[in-house]
Amino acid sequence: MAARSEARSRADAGQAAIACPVGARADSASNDTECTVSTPNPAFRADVLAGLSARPRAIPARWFYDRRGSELFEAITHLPEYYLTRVERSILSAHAADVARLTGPGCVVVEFGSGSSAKTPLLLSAVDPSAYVPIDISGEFLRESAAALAKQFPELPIHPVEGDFMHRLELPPEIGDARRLGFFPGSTIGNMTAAAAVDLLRAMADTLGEGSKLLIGIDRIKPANVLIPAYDDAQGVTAEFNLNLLHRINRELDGNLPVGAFRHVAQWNDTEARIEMHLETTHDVAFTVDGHPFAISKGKTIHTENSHKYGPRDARLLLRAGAWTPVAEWTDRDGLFALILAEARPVPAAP
Ligand code: AVJ
Repeated sequence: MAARSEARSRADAGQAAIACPVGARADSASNDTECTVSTPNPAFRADVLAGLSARPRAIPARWFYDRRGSELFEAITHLPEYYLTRVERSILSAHAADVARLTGPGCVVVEFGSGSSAKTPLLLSAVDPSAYVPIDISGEFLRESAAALAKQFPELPIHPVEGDFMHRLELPPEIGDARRLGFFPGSTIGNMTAAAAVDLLRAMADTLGEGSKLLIGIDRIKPANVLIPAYDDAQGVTAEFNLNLLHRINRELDGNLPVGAFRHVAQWNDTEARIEMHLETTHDVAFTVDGHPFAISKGKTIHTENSHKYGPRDARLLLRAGAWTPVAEWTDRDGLFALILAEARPVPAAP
C-alpha cells in the first residue's frame, strides 16, 4: 500500500473470498476490466447501506481501495502537496542506520501491511534482519509484494502471514525466538480514532510479545494551510479518490448515485485534531443502492475519512496508552512527520 503498497497497508476488515473479487479489497490486483460479473462484497454492502442510513452519514475509509482507488492513492503520494510519503521516506533513509543500531542485527522485521512500499527495502537493508514477516488481510497482495522483495533480498527468509492484524496473530514458527521489530509506516494509524488506535497498538504488542520494538510513522499536527492542500490538491486527484467511492458503489452494489451532484470536501476539525474528508451534495439527490432508496438534501455530507494528526506528546501518549514505550524519535527539519521507535516493556509498578 504505499505507493500502491501504502494503500494496501491499512487495516481492512472486509475481505471476502470470491471468484471475481470486484467487491473485495483484493480487487486492486484482480479487478480487471475483463472481470465483468460483479460479485458484491457483503461487508462492503453492509457498511454502505448502514452508513447511508446513519446520521451523520459515514462510510469506512477502507473501502476507498479498490483497483482504481489504489491507483489514485498511489498518484496522491506523488503530489507536491501530499508531503507525508515523501517526508517519511526521507526520515527513514536518514535514520535507518540509527534504527539498526537500536535494534541490533538478526531481528525479525514484522510489517503490518503487505510492504510493497519503497520504505520496506530501506528498512530491511539497514537492519539486516534474520527474517521478514509481512502481514496483510489480502493474500494476493502479500504474495505479490513478497515475490518482489524476494528478488531484491534473495538471502532473506520471507514468511508472509495472511490475516487481520487488528487482532492478535500467531507468528510463523520458523522465526523462532529472534527479537521482533514491528513496522507500521504511512501514518495509517491516523485513520483510526484514538480508541481504535489503542486497540490496534495493543493487538500489535500481543502479536509481537514483550521486549519487541515497533517503528511507526505518525503525521504531525501542523497549520491548516499545509494540511488542507495535502487533502485537497490543485490537480483534483484527492477529489477523484474520494468520489471514486461513489463510482465503486455504483459499480459493485448496483447503485445509481449521481456522482456529479457530489463535491469533495476536506476540512480541519481542530477539536478532534483531524482532517476529515466528506462528499457534499450540491443539490437534493435521490438514488438507490442494491434496490434500497436513499435521499440526501442539498449541502449534507457523507463522511468518508478521518486522518488524525498528533503533536509530539500526543503521539507518545498514544503509544503508551497502547502498551508501547517510546525509545527514540526522528523527524524532518520542519517537524512535518515523525518516525517513532517504541518498545513493549513490562509496565513497572505504579505508585
Ligand atoms: C493512507 C491513511 C495515511 O490519511 O493521509 C490520502 C489516506 N486520504 N489522501 C492519509 C489519504 C486522502 C492517507 N493514509
